[in-house]
Amino acid sequence: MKWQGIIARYGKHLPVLHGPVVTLLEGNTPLVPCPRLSRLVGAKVNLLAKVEGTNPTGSFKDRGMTVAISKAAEEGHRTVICASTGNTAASAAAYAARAGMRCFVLIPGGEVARGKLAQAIAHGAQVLAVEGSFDAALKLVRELSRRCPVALVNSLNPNRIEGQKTAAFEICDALGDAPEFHALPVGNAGNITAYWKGFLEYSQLGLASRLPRLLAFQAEGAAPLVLGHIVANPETFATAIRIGNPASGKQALAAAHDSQGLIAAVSDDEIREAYRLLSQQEGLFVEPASAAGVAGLLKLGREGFFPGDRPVTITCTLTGHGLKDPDAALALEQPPISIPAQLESAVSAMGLELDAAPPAGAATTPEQEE
Ligand code: AN7
Repeated sequence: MKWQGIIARYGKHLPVLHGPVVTLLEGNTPLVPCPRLSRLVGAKVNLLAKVEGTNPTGSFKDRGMTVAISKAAEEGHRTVICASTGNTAASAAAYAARAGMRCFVLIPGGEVARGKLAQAIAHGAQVLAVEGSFDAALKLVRELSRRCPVALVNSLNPNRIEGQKTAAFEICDALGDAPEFHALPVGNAGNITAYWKGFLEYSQLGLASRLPRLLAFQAEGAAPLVLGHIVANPETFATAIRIGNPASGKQALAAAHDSQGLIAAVSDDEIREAYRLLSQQEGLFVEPASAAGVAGLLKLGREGFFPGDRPVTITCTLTGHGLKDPDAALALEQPPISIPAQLESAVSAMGLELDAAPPAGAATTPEQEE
């Protein structure tokens, strides 16, 4: 059957919609086996990555946004608003454009990855850079949505959670059951809330025989749920999860507790290591925040957390595409070496050696042809 987006596929598990569906055919993302990372996490581990960067705007936010924007349109809203570390903004801007709505976005000044900012602007959203953190921006938009005729499309909007839970459905459908563990990064805590709701609903319907243990990770400098208190000035190079006062913090703690899972912190260095392993060992280019889940799994693996005497299936959400944050990639690796347009220079820069003569029958260069 042709893929028509998550509302067409999972509508019977979602809020009833009377108006037209606003969709970019989000969802149906691949669950990619990661054999090399599996071995690094544990001898018997089978790690599969739910690659959410393949969604239309490059992050998992699209699943929630198709429901939130469709509902806002049905309710007659002409304008939507959100606070965002970037991905919510990109997604809201795209779906609002699709629906013919205005979109206002409040971002923490100077802290949003450039790909995301480019998306929000390209889709015609009006972007305001707030002098302050994401948390300050979220406080503002909550107030604005109470006092102005605009629909809030942050994950405080329950329709966002409803849409995002479909990622858990897809994982169960792909595996034929829930995994034993599911790992993911946590910022404002909407996504962990959504996954837990999705896994619970599938198990209650008998579509999964078990519930996964949720393994959730925050960046060390922005880990309010690990510390047990608000972080006034959150700091991490994973800007997507630079959040000090998560709106769904209570639900996140409950999900970790009820699933017999955990919420732990990973350092920026551990996130960088996982980011490089993902791109260089598995061919999966993600944005920094998305590597936090893998960083956490590697850390737990080193601590001997996973059983070594039987097969263990772990799924991990890779929340956003690497192209979202090109500066992060460029800062980690060497810049290109500049060379003259000569064979010898190229060969020497590559550390290779030229054979004395080209092999017989080898393709000729354009110069030889002339
Ligand atoms: C790539 O876009 O909060 O715990 O404003 O972009 O549901 O917040 C983004 C969050 C993980 C954390 N990975 O998810 C926003 C925003 C990426 C993200 C998270 C975000 P939540």
